[in-house]
Amino acid sequence: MVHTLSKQLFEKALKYIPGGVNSPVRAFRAVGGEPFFVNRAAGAHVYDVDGNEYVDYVGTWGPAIHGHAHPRIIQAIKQAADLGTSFGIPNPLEVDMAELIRRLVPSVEKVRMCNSGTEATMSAIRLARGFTGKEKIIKFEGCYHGHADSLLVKAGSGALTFGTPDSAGVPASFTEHTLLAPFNNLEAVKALFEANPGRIAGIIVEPVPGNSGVFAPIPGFLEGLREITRENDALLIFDEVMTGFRVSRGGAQERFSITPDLSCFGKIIGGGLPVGALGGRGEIMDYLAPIGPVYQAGTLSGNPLAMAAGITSLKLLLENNCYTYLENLGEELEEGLKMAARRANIPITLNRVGAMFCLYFTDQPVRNLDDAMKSDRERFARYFQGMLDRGVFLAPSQFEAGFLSTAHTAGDIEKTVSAAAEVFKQL
Ligand code: KE4
Repeated sequence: MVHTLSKQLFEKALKYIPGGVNSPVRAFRAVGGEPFFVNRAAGAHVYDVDGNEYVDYVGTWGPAIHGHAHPRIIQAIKQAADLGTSFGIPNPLEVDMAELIRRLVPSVEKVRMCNSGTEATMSAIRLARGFTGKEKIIKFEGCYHGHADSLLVKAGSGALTFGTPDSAGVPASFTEHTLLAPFNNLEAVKALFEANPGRIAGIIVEPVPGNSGVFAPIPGFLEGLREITRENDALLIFDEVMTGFRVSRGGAQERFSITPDLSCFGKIIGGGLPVGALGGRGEIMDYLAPIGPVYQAGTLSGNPLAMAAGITSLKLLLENNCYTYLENLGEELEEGLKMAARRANIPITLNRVGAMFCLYFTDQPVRNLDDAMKSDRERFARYFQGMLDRGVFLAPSQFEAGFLSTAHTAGDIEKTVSAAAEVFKQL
């Protein structure tokens, strides 16, 4: 593939933008080579400035569950834009969005819009501390909840990709109240509550971690977190920025029948525009300013364009039962890749929950960060590049998730599986 124009753009980008990117995971640092530049996306495909076409499994990191440039979403944004881009005073779409989220996620009695997943989780832990009057927060190794200081501890996603699960610039005092446990390990969580009696405000968890690759909660794990938090007057916070409206219409909490106290959303509810949200029990949410003592704010929160895009994205999920389609497509992809790896005698573990998945180069199960770290990342990098050369764009890091959309077709899956069959032979 020719990447002449992308190379020129990247050279220029490096002069003005740290690492040439506006978010580290886009830099291809974990897989080698340089990022290509996309100037058009449609359906399940993205097109780079040199005219190359790719089947896209990054899906702009989760929002594109309907594929790119869905005509209804584009139309909604255009209509909203004609009326103005931001008002700084309540607009009717904010009420429609809140009503829609409430309808889709019964645990959300009230919701506050913000502008990113980071803002949502940062606000959720502040709210948990304000509501409970306690300081400590438990998070899980390899889970990524955005880049708020106190959550950049053993974080996943880009923080993990560069082997720096913690970040420079975060004073130890900012993370002293962040407690860590391995995902899928209830005993470790119980031990933290025993060691910190009466001091833990809550647990924040990706119910299906998608930032160390993808691994699923083992039976009883999420139920155990719900029980432990209830027993200890702590809050259970589901970070559904990635899983929300993806692993089922009501998110992971619907798929696994767990009722958290607070939930964080992003990605899909913005239809590709910058949005985040936190929601949950009304008595907790009412602790937020202006009626409660916990401050939380945002100039562009509830922005009419983002609301229009997000409302349309959610309404499309209501109109057609896309989850059956996504499940079937996911199964086809999973079985095809496993078959291709078997034929090439390449050991892989492929974890998938609905329309999010990750392929690890290991013959062992992957159930937490430690397991994920044992996979062969060199091999993953070669696999990534081989697939890219064949027009298949996977997440440029072993520690990210792949995403399917309703725009992916059986043809896309066939192309992906046959590309993998060739690449596996060269690994
Ligand atoms: P943002 O601040 O990037 O909107 O959301 C942070 C966040 C919070 N919680 C979960 C579960 C998330 O997955 C994310 C962001 N996901 C990454 C992809 N692994 C965003 C990609 C990027 O950082 O560029």
